[in-house]
Amino acid sequence: MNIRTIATEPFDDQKPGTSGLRKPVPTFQKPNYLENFIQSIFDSQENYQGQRLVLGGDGRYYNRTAIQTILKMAAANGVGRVLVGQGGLLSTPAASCLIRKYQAFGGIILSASHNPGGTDGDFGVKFNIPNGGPAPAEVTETIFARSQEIREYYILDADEINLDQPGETQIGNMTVEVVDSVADYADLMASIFDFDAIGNLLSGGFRMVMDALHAVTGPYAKEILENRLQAPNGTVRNGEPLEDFGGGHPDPNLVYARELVETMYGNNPPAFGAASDGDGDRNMILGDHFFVTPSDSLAILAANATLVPGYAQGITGVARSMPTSQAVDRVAKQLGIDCYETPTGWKFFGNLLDAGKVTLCGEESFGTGSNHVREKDGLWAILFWLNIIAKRGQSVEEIVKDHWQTYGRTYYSRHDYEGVDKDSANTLMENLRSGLSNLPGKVFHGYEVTLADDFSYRDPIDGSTAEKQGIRIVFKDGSRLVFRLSGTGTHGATLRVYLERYEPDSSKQNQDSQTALGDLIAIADEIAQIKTMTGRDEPSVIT
Ligand code: G16
Repeated sequence: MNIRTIATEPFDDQKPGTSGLRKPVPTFQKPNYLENFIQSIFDSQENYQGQRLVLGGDGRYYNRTAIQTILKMAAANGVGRVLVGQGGLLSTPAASCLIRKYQAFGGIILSASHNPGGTDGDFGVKFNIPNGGPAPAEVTETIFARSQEIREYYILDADEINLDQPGETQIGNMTVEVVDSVADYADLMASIFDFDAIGNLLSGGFRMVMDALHAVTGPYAKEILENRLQAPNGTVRNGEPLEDFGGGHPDPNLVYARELVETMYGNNPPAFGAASDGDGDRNMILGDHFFVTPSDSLAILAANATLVPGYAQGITGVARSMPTSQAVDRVAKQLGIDCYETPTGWKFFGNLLDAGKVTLCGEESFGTGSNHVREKDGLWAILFWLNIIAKRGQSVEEIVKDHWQTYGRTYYSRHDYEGVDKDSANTLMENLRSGLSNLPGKVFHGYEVTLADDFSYRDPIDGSTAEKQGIRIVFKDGSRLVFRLSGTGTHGATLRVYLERYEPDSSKQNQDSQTALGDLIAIADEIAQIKTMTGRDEPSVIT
């Protein structure tokens, strides 16, 4: 066994963003770039020698190469056993499931999530902690600090591991166990949902389509929907994971999941359409000519949770990220449970879930999840919807409209300005920030500002704080505008503008949301000078 010590120099751009370190593939291919970051992860951990690590990724280009390197580095750093997904594949929620089930000290998940892949696409590395969730800020800061002073890394001289054959191999003192990527996760889903009811629905003529966008969810969806739940073959579309996602953008929204949207808005569509993203943690839910906003989806899951066996006893509380609409707050109020508002990023839910304060959580960014793992979970959300449909015997549209009748409708939309100039985006945010104190009391298009701040959060469990988490402008009727810069992009800056208006009157709940939000859209431009500052006439993506 020969462990080599390789001299290296720090890279100054290894600060993890909203969800791990994301960079274009050529950046990760620079000599020592991946190795430095991985060594920094090991260096920032304590007492992991001899312990288990979970390793896998979303199958994008560079996944297999990176896995081989990480295995040799894990062996050189004293890891006892690595559970690696067959073919190098593990969805993010499946990795979380394995970390928890097999008590690993952590997991390394290789994904740039919804960002495009391929030789010129993006790649990413995420580190998850023993609870199965994304590393919190204090951990990512330690990793980053280490990456700024790193001088050497350790790697074992070893042959490549066959990732396609389940079973165990020894490299140095470490065991590599290639595990079925799907089985444990599928078992977990079967333990939560009413598979009999969903199976009867899917084998009984109910038509659905699940678009895996050639990303990691394909094998999971095929096993669960087509094998275990007996949906007809072909229910899962684009189910084969490809290194470049077939040239597509594995982001389940109305723009990038175009094929699915065309099906669901075409002639004689299926009753239910769903999609997931690159690493399987996001979801989009569609009915026949009907789109469910992620914020509404969270509220509806919370309101219907007791229809699902895993939540039949009720939910303890809910949490949403700040820019997510307040629809779920209204459900929480009616249920008499707590609702927490956290900054954007799944890592902020971990402590609340661990402490049993919340059962369900979600984000406007097409993410919903629960205490079953510590990541958002695309297929879980899809199964949750199928469970509700099977029990209520209603269409997606009927379920959503019933919900609006009971709780009121929260018109909601997110406008993304992608790839804008970084300096202009920062100036826009700075201008907004400096003008905040002048806003309260001002009236725009009949909307009076009651609060204007830069959101900050104090974690109720460990007291940690997070500042500057997005500009919030709240109006007298509860309508809101939120501005923040994306923490997951890799080219220029992406400005996100979140718009929300509450409509309790059921006779006014059937407007198109862009029309219903028209005044707020105009106000957003007036206050933030979006067109002038970005040079764009309109957003690149509207969801
Ligand atoms: C990641 C995080 C999410 C977050 C999203 C938004 O999603 O895991 O918690 O809501 O980014 O990111 P941005 O900063 O771009 O608005 P994913 O699916 O990319 O891992």
